[in-house]
Amino acid sequence: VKAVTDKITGALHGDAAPTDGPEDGVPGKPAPVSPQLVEPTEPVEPLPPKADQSGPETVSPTGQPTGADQARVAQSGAYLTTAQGVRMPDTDHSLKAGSRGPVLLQDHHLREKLMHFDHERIPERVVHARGSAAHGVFQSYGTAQTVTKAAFLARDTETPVFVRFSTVLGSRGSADTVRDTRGFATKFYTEEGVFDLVGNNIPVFFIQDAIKFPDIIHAGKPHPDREIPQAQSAHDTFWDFVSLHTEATHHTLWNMSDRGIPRSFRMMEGFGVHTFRLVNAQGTSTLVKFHWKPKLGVHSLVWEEAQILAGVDPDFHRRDLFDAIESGAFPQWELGIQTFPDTDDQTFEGIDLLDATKIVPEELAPVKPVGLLTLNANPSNFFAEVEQVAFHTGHLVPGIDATDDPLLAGRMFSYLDTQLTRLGGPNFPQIPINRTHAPVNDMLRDGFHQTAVHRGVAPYKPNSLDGGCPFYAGTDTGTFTGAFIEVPVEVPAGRKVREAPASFADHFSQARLFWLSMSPVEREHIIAAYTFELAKCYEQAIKERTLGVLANIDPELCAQVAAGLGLPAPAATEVLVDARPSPALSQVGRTWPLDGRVIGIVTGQAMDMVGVNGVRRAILDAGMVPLVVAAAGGVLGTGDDTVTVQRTFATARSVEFDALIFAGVPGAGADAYGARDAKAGAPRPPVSDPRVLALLTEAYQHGKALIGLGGAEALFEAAGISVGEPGVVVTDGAQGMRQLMELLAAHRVWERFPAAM
Ligand code: HDD
Repeated sequence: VKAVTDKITGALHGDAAPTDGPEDGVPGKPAPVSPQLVEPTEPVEPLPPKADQSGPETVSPTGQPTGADQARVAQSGAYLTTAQGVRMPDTDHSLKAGSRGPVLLQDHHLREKLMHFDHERIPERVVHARGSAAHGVFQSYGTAQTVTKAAFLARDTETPVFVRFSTVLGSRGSADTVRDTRGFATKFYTEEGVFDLVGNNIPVFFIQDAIKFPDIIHAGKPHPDREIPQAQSAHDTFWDFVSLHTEATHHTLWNMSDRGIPRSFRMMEGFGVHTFRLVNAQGTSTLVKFHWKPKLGVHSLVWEEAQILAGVDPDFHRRDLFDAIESGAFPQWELGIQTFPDTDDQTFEGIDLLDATKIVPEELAPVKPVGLLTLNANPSNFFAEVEQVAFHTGHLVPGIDATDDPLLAGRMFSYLDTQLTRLGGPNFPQIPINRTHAPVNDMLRDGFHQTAVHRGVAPYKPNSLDGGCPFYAGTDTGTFTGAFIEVPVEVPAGRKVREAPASFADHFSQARLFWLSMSPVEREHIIAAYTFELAKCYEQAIKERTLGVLANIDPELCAQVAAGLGLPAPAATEVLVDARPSPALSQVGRTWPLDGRVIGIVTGQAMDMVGVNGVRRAILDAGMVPLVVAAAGGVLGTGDDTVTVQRTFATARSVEFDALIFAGVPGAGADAYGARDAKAGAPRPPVSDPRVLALLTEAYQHGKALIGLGGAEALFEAAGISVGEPGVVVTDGAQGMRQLMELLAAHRVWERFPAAM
């Protein structure tokens, strides 16, 4: 990771040797143009991408360059051609009758170029439009073999995967850090066909029956008249719906918790949400829930950070995922399963397993690890891969089956259907990113965008003209090995009705379980989130109704939000059930690896660069990313002891960093942290540049570790921060690094947040 994070800081943040030649800056003399930047007159190798156009060189986990796949570079040939492969001498001028005359209709190149451009966009996904994805590999431990015959879950099996993360409500160009559920969809290219696990980072859903999906999405999307707000739930229609449709209470509570604003895709859990049915080689079935557990732990932004980031770096999560993978810091998750006996009532400890608004607490049914997912390669072309990937809950392999969860049933229909509009026809499985790695021998024919050239005359069954082919799997051996071999479970018979089972009527007990499982600081965040969102609503009745819902979760939650809104707190209308809290639901109180954390080192020209370099090195050694921040860009120090500045006080914003180090030296004085030098005779400069003070106070408010090396007392004092309070440390280099790592392992300095309860 060290070599790798070195690369990321270098290549992504402009850590390159200064290139200015001796003549640069000489008045009257034009700066020399790099020969590489002159337009070539004959074919030459394309320039390597610049640091801000792509990540650093791709390396393997052992630090070896993997080499870019040139075949995946679009402009790889020397000569421009039309789509028909005809070489083109010019693409800059339309064909005209004279240089000032009209453009001629016979300009087929112009027509082809504009026709293609005009159709570059396809409809964005109706939900989950904003997303990022990566390739990877899934290594199975074999621990699921007793419960499923799925080949990719057998011992030591490796399966290629493609994973797409997303927000739900926003458009394709919306910000990453909005408060929302995150999609976590995984395509396993197994040797038995494609298996898609189309999950979220929240284990429950707003609705119990798919017929309500258009309702919840219409409510969450921008208002139909003015199309605002974008990618937000903080508006009247969302709260109108969820306050009336109380089965949404549990999911909404998760959204209002820190889970709604993840720090990184790499630091999110994933959940299959529904209960699935696994079948083993003996035909025995087991009910399961799927979980993804991130190796880096589950961490979140704080709400103010998320809001600032939406403006400062709307691509924060996309950049984070791409950079980490490009630098070789490959994110990992363990796939785990909770297993339950496949009983007739399909409940576990009284929890209805077919109700997607319910979890089974991990303390009741532990999550057993069954394999490891590693994301190790970025997409080469966003459109071809991330935009065109098509997930479907019905992409199942032998050994994994659906249950009668009514939410899942509707999804089985919807995911195929949506691709017809989005990808333009029924042949989307032939798009490279969607292609199975197993041999295909179907009898599906023709249709828009058919790229297969099928042979034979008899795409029907039974036939004799094509030799009776294809045959049914297993008929030769007498063993049925294929998919869609239904487990012969009893289907409950009954009258045709449009109604939910009685067990689906409990909308509050698990929301209360979640609330009771939160630490005081997490509760404080939830209260703040509800207060913010409801304060954004215009309709008083919606606020009041939502307070009624909150009263059925917890009286204190309701009272605090009501106080924030300036409204009376209503009494509960339900009997509050105090379930045993589930510690696994809280994100606070454990320690986690530090890989990929971003540390700002604030320094200045007057500093000891040997010391600053030592700090950089220690951060890299810990697998983290150091970014040097100073008053102006360029290189600090002299001789061998130089440091390249990666952020200036004008470009740095605290939200980009997980912690800040103020790397001063004793006696460096006020200038040390970039107090803007006043001219001789001018009044003494302030103790520090106001932008540094802003960096410091903002990071402080967001619970970040602040380490002053070699005398930052005056700076902290100027910001009104007392040295010695939790997470504010002034010390020497080695001790400072130790403290930094301890503080970061807990993710934030939690003591710094007001905890009202
Ligand atoms: Fe869905 C996309 C996850 C319920 C209909 N959904 C979509 C994606 C994820 C989920 C991660 C993005 C896939 C991608 O990256 O391409 N959806 C869920 C989860 C649900 C859920 C975890 C509940 C447990 N979804 C759900 C219902 C319906 C849909 C009940 C319709 C009845 N979902 C869709 C869709 C999308 C989709 C409209 C939009 C784009 C697509 O499918 O391919 O069909």
